[in-house]
Amino acid sequence: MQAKTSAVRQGGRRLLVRPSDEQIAEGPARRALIAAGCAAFEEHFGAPEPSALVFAPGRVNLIGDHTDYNGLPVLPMALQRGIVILLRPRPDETVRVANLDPRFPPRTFQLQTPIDPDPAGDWVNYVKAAAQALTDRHGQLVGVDALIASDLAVAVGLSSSSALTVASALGLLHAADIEMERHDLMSLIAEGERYVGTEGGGMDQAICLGGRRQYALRIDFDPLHLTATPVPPEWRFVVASSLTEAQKSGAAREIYNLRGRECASALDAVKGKIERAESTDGFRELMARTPLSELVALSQEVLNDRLARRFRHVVTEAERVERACRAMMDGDLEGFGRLMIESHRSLRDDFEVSCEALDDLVEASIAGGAAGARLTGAGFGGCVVALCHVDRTPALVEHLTTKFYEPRGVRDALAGVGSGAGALLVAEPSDGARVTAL
Ligand code: NG1
Repeated sequence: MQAKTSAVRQGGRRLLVRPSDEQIAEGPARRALIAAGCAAFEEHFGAPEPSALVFAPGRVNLIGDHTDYNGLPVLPMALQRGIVILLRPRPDETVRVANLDPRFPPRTFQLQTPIDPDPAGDWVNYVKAAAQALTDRHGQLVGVDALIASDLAVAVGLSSSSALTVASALGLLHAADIEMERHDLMSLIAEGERYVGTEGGGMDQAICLGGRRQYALRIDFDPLHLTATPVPPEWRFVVASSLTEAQKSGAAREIYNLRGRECASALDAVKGKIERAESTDGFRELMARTPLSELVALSQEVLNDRLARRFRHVVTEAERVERACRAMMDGDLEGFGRLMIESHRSLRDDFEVSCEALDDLVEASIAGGAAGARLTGAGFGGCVVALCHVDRTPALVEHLTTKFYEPRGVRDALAGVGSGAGALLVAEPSDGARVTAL
């Protein structure tokens, strides 16, 4: 296949995405995945071969969970793993999608609005979410045949769902030869993914599109703003699966959405007690106007215990993000680690989104020499992220393998999160999503 170039816009500038060796031949495992994808493409759709390759990474959130939908900052980084789509445009308005993973059967739909969702939980809804959002914005799109492959585990809090939505959006834009400014696309897809029924924030789509090699990104909302912070070269973030699925398309979605409503009503009640607070003020405006300790004290006066704890998590977590960004810039690994431990306690006790396996894994990480560890993403299962110095990584991995994974029957934990038997991944801060014309 002859490589050409394709273009997307970033921050108003045209950005040429050249298919470097890295993009097409990103190491033997990715190359094998793409080769398997090409074979499956031919099997499902016949000739000619795909004309574009999309890659969208998963993410690990280092600190700042359940803050994004409250308009408060987060600090994630894009991962080296993600979703691959091989596609070719069609002469009509039909979208045919097939997946290398047999758990996700082939689906077909038409690009005619409204695009009705399949039953809740069906994987095609993430593709449809992208199609609906782009159709609303740009009118008629072009149909595609698309083969999806992935080296990112599903339902473990590493944002495979947003990676699929972003990859689908980039593929559909490419097929229709439409360019969008990256920030605009981040917001459009964040809003668009609510199609699947989750009242999510904008973190996952922003980091998936805005990730940068060797950097974590602080993301602020309203307006969306990304600030890249270099990850100190001797820091390692180890992502460890709790072996418990975080099924955000199932019961956990209801709890996730409930947390959003709890936060909104806590905010309203506290705002009502603050002099000069505007009805449009969000958490960020309250935090700018009132010292944290006063806000927490006030929330305890006006809210019941449950809502006061939800409120406390949100405002203290936002403050931890601020401190964590400074710790990262100062290279203060111990300080960053302490903030992660506080964050996990807050998510566990105040926000009540942890579970026994996540708590055990956080403890095991710290006992194994991590400076800090916390659940990452929405919670309810999924993964923990642990921070350690590069020299301590082998000991941490060994400790988690013998103390957490082997007793649970996982033999080859370092095979990587979700890759069959594996459960551990040493995260590499990576670039965001891209399209390569083939
Ligand atoms: P995950 O971990 O992918 O379910 C969800 C939301 C984020 C954010 C985190 C919690 C979506 C697509 N993602 O992530 O926006 O709120 O929970 O910090 O809803």
